[in-house]
Amino acid sequence: MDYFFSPMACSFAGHVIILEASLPIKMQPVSLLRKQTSDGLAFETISTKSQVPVLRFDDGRILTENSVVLQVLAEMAPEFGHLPARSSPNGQATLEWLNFVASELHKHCLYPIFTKGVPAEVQAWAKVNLGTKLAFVSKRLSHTPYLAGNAFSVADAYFGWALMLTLRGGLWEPKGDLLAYWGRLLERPAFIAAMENEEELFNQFA
Ligand SMILES: N[C@@H](CCC(=O)N[C@@H](CS)C(=O)NCC(=O)O)C(=O)O
Repeated sequence: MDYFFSPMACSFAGHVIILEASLPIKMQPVSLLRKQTSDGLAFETISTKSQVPVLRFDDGRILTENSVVLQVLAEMAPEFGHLPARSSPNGQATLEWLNFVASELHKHCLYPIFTKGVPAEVQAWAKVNLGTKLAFVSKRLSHTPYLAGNAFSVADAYFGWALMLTLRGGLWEPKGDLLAYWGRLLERPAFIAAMENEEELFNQFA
């Protein structure tokens, strides 16, 4: 099985889950600028969407869409509790947060801010919106250590990526409950290992 990811892109979340659960998956870096895999293949030949993440199964089938890929990765090692049972309140909250990060934070805020060619007014609007959304998450994190309760889940891996990007871009001044949460993420060896590995690959594969 292969996992196609690009350094510091949203595929970071799956990288964390793969490391944390020691999943036997081959990591395949992709340059999104060149749209090329590390073997020099056109990324389009792997996935016509040309977006990360892509999970490729041993039979050649591929799966895309971060929120879904994360759930599938979590189900490969359920003992880690990265995705509580969907029928449980924590499981439902995990899905709710996954969707929030994908739609409200990733595509609504981060995508316009970090995509070249987006009009300045749209970027300014996205930055204001980002501040509002982060303030909302911070308030929720004053009740629980992680998004969906007391345990780290796939939603935290995805939101952790959003926070990392926001920090790298100087778009968030770390403080309060969100800063405490960020500190909890940094206590996770897999989170740190994924960050260090992707920083190292960044210049070659951005
Ligand atoms: N709907 C996709 C979007 C994934 C996505 O936007 N990936 C970005 C990196 S964070 C990407 O591949 N960008 C390159 C592009 O859109 O051409 C998902 O949720 O997985």
